[in-house]
Amino acid sequence: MITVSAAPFDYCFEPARTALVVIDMQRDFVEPGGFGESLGNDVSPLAGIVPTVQRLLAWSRARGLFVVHTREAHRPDLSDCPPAKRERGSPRLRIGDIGPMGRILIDGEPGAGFVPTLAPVAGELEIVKPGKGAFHATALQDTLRTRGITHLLFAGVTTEVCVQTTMREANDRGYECLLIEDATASYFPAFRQATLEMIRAQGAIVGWTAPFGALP
Ligand code: TIU
Repeated sequence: MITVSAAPFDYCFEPARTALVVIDMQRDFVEPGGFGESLGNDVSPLAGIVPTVQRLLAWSRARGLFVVHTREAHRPDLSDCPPAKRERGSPRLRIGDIGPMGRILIDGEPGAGFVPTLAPVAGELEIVKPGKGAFHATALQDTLRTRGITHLLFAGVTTEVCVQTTMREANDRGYECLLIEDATASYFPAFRQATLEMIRAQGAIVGWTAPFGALP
């Protein structure tokens, strides 16, 4: 059993029943020219967490945690992209349009691929998801259930969108969730901070948070 000095109180987990879930560390969000920038965002805050996510991956692999990597991406024919998602707002480029890293948020295009230093290794699960939450329209829950996973550590981007949505989905499904504070980022630092606070408020209403350095 591993105990982490977390907020709002200690978080305890057995490595054999715990998965690390790295959310959407893909070029479309982290690098210029992708989906994140097409929405009008400055993407630079996201690149800053890559070294910490690398260290968290190494820590988790060394302790035998099951590792899950998600990507937000759609089929080339957009059949899994609700028109409401594609048509909302007035982005410079919409999902499926051609940008500097290929078609925006389309599976198989360079932009939809992982940041190279964070790519999965053999034995790790890759989930391609059409939504913000990783449980929506994916095999994630079945896979975790088959493996007897009860606890989830979270990292990735963006804190208040895909990370928080997935943590809330997981919490409602009965998982004990810990978000690694310096392994998650947002285009809006204030939203990241607010998300950390709302997750752990009210006696860990959604889950726990702790910096990477709190992992023993
Ligand atoms: N726009 C934004 O903040 N995020 C997303 O669209 N997807 C994820 O968070 N991965």
